[in-house]
Amino acid sequence: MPTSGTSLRPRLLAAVTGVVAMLAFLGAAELGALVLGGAGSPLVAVGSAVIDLAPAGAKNTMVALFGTGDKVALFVLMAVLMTAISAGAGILERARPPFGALVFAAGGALSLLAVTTRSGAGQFDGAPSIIGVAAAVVVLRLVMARLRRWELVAATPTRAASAMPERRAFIVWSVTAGALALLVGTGARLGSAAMQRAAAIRRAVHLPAPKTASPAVPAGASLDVTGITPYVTPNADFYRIDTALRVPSIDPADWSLRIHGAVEHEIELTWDDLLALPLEEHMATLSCVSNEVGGDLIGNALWLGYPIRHLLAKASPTGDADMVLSRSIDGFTAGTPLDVLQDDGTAALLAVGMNGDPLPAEHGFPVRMVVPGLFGYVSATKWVTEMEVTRFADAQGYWTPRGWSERGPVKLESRIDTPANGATVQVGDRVPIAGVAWQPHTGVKAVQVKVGAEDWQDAELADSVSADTWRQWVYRWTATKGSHEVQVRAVSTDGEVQTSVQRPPAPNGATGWDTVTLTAR
Ligand SMILES: Nc1nc2c(c(=O)[nH]1)N[C@H]1C(S)=C(S)[C@@H](COP(=O)(O)O)O[C@H]1N2
Ligand SMILES: [Mo]
Repeated sequence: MPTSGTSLRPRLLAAVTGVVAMLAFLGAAELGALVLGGAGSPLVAVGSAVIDLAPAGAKNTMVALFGTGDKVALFVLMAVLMTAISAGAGILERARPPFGALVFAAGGALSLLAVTTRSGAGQFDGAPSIIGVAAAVVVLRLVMARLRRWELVAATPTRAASAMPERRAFIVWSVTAGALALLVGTGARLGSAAMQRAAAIRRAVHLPAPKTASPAVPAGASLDVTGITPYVTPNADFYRIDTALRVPSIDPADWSLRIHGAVEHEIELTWDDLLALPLEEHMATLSCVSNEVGGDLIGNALWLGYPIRHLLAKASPTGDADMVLSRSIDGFTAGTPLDVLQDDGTAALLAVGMNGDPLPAEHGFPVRMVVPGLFGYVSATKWVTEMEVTRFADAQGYWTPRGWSERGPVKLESRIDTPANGATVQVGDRVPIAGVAWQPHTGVKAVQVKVGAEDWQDAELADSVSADTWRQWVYRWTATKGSHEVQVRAVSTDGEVQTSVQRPPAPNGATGWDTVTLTAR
């Protein structure tokens, strides 16, 4: 007999082990669902399936019994049922392994069915169920192993004294696994629910049509070259750079922008105020100061918003103010030259739309700034809620004390999209060498390509909506035998020729010519 301190009720403890495994299933599955953006939760899918499949009589009884608490009652009922089944699975696993594990696999299969047959189910929605089963089986086996060790030692009279540590090990394992799973699962479920609420709020947004539309994209803006960057970057492909560990979730109904500081009139603008203004659409290329030569931290989109200069005109900056420190709800700040924001010829927008949709959450929903010609870090504040009119002498944006320049005009740049570096082509082939070139606000007037020792050759330039966007270019080269270094440089409408001097991104943008090596055989 075990001593009193180690009293052992194997069947009860096996049942506990089963329940811990179920918690592991839920915890791991909810974590997986969170990673999927809140989709594929077994708990939600099974609950919904039960509601859908339950006969009308049962539903009416539930509503009659619990009223508006019927959904809570359903989840309580499900919890009781799952606890009972997993307790049974634990007992079964102890007596006849691996049949307990198989019960979890069967539960997982049911959950998979419920998740994948939901209307609007995504491609990966089944993943949380599968991850959940894996976690449940691993935890079941690990904790059950501790229980067996304890049982074995306790049943051996000569070793009864060492039953105490085995008992402790079992308790530590089961409590830790259970508590961790509960914590992770609850956190993930709350996180998923919040994400889905935020997504629903964004889906419900209807943006007004622009009062002033952007000129239509000319057919000649897109060259027919495989592998070239599209003129307009789809939202899903648009680069994302920010300091936000968690994308801020803002209900437009709660959003407002305060313009204050060195102004005669403070302004407070709500979402409805903003949407009631005559909005304008402007296409502009946005790029990141961290972009390396040849890098892809750049995109071109159609932005819908209200010109910041009109708001500033109402606020009426005073004294020697020369900077606007914009602030995001998460504390990020950018310092933008006041004169750029006031300039009639610069389409600096308080933007709400991107390529015809409300801003995606990760690109600043509901409102961000976009200033053609300036790098994002000094101008493109996402989730913006505040603009303080101030002076460069008195305030700094987030990146300035971190080694980046106070001012960040975008540099004249060009990039080779195709062919890829190291590509091999056939001697005599007409090889399109193509890419994009940009200096937003100023505009690109020519692009030149140099192959090996040949002279610089003018590339064919595609059209663009305005000087605020990049331009595609192509140079059709007839391949000659050997390995060749191919370089590209742009010429701005100001007549500036892109510099060959190689500089790293810090402190104010990389320079140099993008270069690839091509071999023709
Ligand atoms: N709130 C906030 N806004 C921000 C940033 C940030 O870290 N936080 N990063 C800026 C930088 S460095 C760039 S390059 C652009 C990138 O915008 P995107 O992610 O929409 O491409 O956002 C700018 N706006
Ligand atoms: Mo950036």
